[in-house]
Amino acid sequence: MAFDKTRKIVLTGASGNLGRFLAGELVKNHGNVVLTDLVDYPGTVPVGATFIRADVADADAVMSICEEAAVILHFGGISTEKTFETILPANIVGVVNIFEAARKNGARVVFASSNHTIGFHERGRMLDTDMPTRPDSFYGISKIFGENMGSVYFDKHGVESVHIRIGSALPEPLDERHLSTWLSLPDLFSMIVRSIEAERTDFATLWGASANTRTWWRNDDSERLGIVRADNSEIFADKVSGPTNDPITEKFQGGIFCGMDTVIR
Ligand code: 15L
Repeated sequence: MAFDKTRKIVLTGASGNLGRFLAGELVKNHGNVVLTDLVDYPGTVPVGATFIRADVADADAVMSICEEAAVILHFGGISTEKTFETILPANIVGVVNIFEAARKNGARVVFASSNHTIGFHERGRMLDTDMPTRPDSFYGISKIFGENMGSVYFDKHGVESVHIRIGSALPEPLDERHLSTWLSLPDLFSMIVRSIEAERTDFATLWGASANTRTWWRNDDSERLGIVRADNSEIFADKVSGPTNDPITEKFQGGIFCGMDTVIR
C-alpha cells in the first residue's frame, strides 16, 4: 500500500543545514509536515509546514509534537564532537524521547546516524554495516546509542527504524576524504523518501554516502528498501583540496574527529 501523504511527518533539527534542505523538499509532496528545533527556523518556514520550537531533551514536548506522527525524521541534537555534558541531553536523552514517542504513536523513526560510529576504522578498509563499530568521539558513541535504541525498540516493541550513517552530506565534496564519504543532497533525499514510503523497514542501517568510486562502505539495507544512489564524488576529484598534514586525520575514516580531544565537561 502506498504511503498516505496526508499522514504526519515530524522533522527534528529542522533549523540546521540538512533540516532546512529536507523541509523544503518534504513539503513538495507531503501535506502534514511538522518541523521542530531548539532554535528558531532561519528565514521563512516552508509553505505547508508548521514549526514548533522545542528541546528534544524535553520528553513532554517531544511526546506532544509527535502525537499521531507516522514518521519521525530525527535530525536534531548535536552534530559534532562536544563535551559529554553537552552530548548527554541532546543526543542520549533526546533519542530516548524520540523512540518513546514513536512507540506510543506507532511511528517509524528515520535516524540521522553518522560515519563517526565507525571513525577509527582505517581508511581503505571496506566496511559492512554489521561489522563492529569503532567510534571516534562522544558524538560517535551517541550515534551508536541511537542505533542501539532502534535495535531494542524494534526487537522489543516492533518500532521500525532506518539508521542512515551519514558520511559528508554537502552540496559538493570539499577535500580528498570526502571523495570516499560524500553524500549528495539529492541522494540523501531519495534515502529519506524510501525510508518513509517502504512498506516495511524493520530495523535497517544504511551507509549515508553516494555511489562513490572511492567508497569504504558496502553491504547495507539499501536493496531491501529499494534505494538507488545516483551521484558519484569522482566528478569533483580535480577540484577538492589535498591531504592535511595531520597523520591521525589521514589514517582513519573519521578524519579530524579522531584527533579531537574528547572531554567530559
Ligand atoms: C558528521 O557526522 C558531522 O555532522 C558533519 O559535520 C561532518 O563532520 C561529517 O560527519 C563528516 O564526517 O564529514
